Amino acid sequence: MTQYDPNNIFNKIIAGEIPSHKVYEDDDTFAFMDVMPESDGHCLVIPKTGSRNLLDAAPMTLGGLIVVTQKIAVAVKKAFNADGIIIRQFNEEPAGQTVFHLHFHIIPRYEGVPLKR
Ligand code: DGP
Repeated sequence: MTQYDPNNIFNKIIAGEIPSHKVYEDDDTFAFMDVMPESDGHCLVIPKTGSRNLLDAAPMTLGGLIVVTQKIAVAVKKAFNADGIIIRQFNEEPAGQTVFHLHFHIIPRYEGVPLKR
């Protein structure tokens, strides 16, 4: 397993070195709007600790992260009047991961509206 590299975009977003549209933050978690949204309200939830993806994340990190992801997904569904929500997560480049800091996508879906990409 490749080591976590703290020099990644999402770690810089947590540190405030790269701007983001923040939607949620607590001691352990940060959430912000995706810069290339697949639908209106598409956001990302990340732990503040350095995990490359789900495969190397500590159980405590994952436990807290999924609870916060549920909380944000419920809020996003309501705020954006969505009909459904996709929770998506990729592990390693061949599986589609492009940023190597663990993240869950929260992607609202709307009846009859295709994803943007
Ligand atoms: P993936 O690693 O394939 O699960 O997707 C990474 C997502 O991160 C992708 O939907 C685009 C988004 N993204 C990449 N760079 C930035 C950035 O600098 N800011 C924000 N807000 N999102 C980013």
